[in-house]
Formats: sequence, structure tokens, C-alpha cells
Amino acid sequence: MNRPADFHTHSLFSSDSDAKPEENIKAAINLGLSSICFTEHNDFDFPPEDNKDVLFQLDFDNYISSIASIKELYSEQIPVYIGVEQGLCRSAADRINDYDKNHILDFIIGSSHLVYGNDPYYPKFWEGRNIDEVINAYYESILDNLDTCNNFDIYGHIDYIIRYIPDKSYKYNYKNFSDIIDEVLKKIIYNGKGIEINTAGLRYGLNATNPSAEIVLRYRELGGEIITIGSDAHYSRDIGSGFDIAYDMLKSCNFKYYNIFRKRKPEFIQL
Ligand code: HSO
Ligand code: ZN
Ligand code: ZN
Ligand code: ZN
Repeated sequence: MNRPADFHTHSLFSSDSDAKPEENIKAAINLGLSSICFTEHNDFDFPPEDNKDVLFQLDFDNYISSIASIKELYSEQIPVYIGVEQGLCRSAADRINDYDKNHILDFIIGSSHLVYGNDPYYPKFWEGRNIDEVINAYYESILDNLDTCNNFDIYGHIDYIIRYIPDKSYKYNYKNFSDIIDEVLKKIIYNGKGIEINTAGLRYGLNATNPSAEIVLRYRELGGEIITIGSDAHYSRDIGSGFDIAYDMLKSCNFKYYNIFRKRKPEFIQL
């Protein structure tokens, strides 16, 4: 049994997870994953929450030294890689582009968690806003991030915004946004970046990965080559979840492989 690598996972180094890194690694070993990469949150310029002032600021040095020693303990059982999920935004572009100048990381996911500085995670974000306009603004902000930020390997959960639409009667239809999504995918490809299949959406009751199968297929049609698979687990029990679906999706979108990253270079692993 050799299941794909999980290249999107969080542990207690992320401010929204309490998972123990060792437990994540053990879960990956038990599932027979071929490797695991930690991708802890770092979001410069994240807006403060009501009762916490600093969120998603990664303690980089502590993170690196802790995982480096844990990784050695398991080196006979599973390869462990060290990454970051970097929140992209124009206002922090200089800090993002200068991040990890010493080339310690294996992998950086670039993600959009904000729509022009506001957090769609909270239902109050959506009050008084038109859902279609918000979704469009989200994709526009990705285009802006792609114009200003370059220090990342793959774009995380491209249609993340649909996870948090509070109106459950709203019917999201990919076709209504396909023009701007094409622009996003082309810019990702022209900039030499990849995408991921993020299986967290399946756990959010979306019945779809992020991005959805239509977007993965379109990425392939447009010439996209680099693609990773990630659970976006914030609990050890979610490591590797939904990977059977991601595997089938890759096959049906004409991928013969998926990617892992080592020292920021893609490696291709046959499906
Ligand atoms: N960054 C989290 C979602 C979130 N939590 C936004 C608070 N604000 C998704 O991994
Ligand atoms: Zn998170
Ligand atoms: Zn994310
Ligand atoms: Zn994540």
C-alpha cells in the first residue's frame, strides 16, 4: 500500500491547530502515505480577531528546529518535509518575496484567506454583500496576488471562498466564474507555479475538493503540469482524508503523476 503524499497539513505551530506533529506523522505512517509535509500558517497582515490580537504569525525558527529533530526520529519510517502555507497579499508582498532567504524550506503554498484584507471565514463578512460579487472579488484578489507575490510553489485551495458561503441555499456554479478562473489558471501556469487538490472541502460538506474537479480538468487543458495533493488537516485524524477521491480525480483529469517538493523543487511521482 503506497498512498500519495500529504502536502498540506497543520499542527500546533499553526495558530488554528492543536495537533501534535508526532501524531500527524504517525497517522501518515498508519495510512501508508508515501511522505508528509508540514505546511504551517503564516499570514502577514491578517486582521485581528475579536479577542486575540495576533493570529497566523509563524514562529519560524522554533518551527524549523522542532520539526527538524522530530523528522529524524521517523526517518526510517516516512520522509517528512517542511513547508509553510503563506497567506498572499499585495500589502505584504516584500516580506513574502523575501521569506526564507536561507532556503531552509522544502515547499511553500501560496494561499488567499482574505478578500482585500477581510476574512470571509466569519459570517458577518458576508452581511449585506452580494455572493457572486464576493466570489468574483476573491478571484480578482488572486490575480492581484499573482502579480505581486512570487515566492511560493503552488496556489492553495483556489476556490476556498465557497467553503464559507453562509447561505446554504446558494447554488455555486463554476460556469458563472469560468472566465476569471481561466485568467487565474493561465497566470499560475505562466508564472511557473502549480495548484493543489485540497480535500478539506469534502469534510466541509461541499461534496467537492478545492478546487473542484472542473477546475482541475481546466488547469490540465490549459497546460498545467504541477499538482500536489493535500488534506489541509488541522487534526491528526484528517491526515490523508479524501485521498481516494483525489487520486481518481487526477486520473480522470489525465494526470499520470502527482508532485511533491523537496528544497523547493518539484518531483514527479507516478500514480
Ligand atoms: N485559515 C483558516 C480559516 C480561518 N480561521 C480564517 C480564522 N480565520 C483555514 O485554514
Ligand atoms: Zn487553518
Ligand atoms: Zn489555507
Ligand atoms: Zn491550510
